[in-house]
Amino acid sequence: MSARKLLSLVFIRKQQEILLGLKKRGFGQGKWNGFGGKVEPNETILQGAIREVKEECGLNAMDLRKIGLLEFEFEGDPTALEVHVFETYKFNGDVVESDEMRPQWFNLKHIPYEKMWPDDEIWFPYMLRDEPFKGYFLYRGIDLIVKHRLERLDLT
Ligand code: 6OG
Repeated sequence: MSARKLLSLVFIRKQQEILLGLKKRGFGQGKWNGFGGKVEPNETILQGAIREVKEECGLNAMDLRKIGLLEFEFEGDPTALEVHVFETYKFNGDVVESDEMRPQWFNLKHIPYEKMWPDDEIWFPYMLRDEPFKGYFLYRGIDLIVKHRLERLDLT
């Protein structure tokens, strides 16, 4: 039997910058990523995404736009991750460090790929070109991608 976990992943944007958080504990510790996490049974994916942004970096995110869908599998682990990726340029509040994340704005020319999940370098270019995408990644451990597929999605 295989199981699926539903997660959100949100990127807060300015024209030339992106807000990333350094994960301080748990899954992905030590890596920069967007904000997000498991969708709770009593909420929609969008509600979960907004809640996680608030919890992890203090911002109120508005007008989230769905930009991608990522599926991750890890060799030897029957649980697949289904990650729904969103972005927004609209938010208010102050950026606050949380127990889980240390947020920081990065210029788009200086995205710290060497300290991020290795899949990010593969699909970020789609996001940065404003092209909706769908990807599948099979990991061996947490640093090696042994198989992947990535395609542009037409959300018309
Ligand atoms: P919690 O387990 O902390 O949520 N996530 C990934 N993000 C990227 N870029 N690559 C991966 O490759 C990922 N696996 C998981 C989804 C974990 C957060 O990390 C994202 C969630 O936003 C394997 O609740």
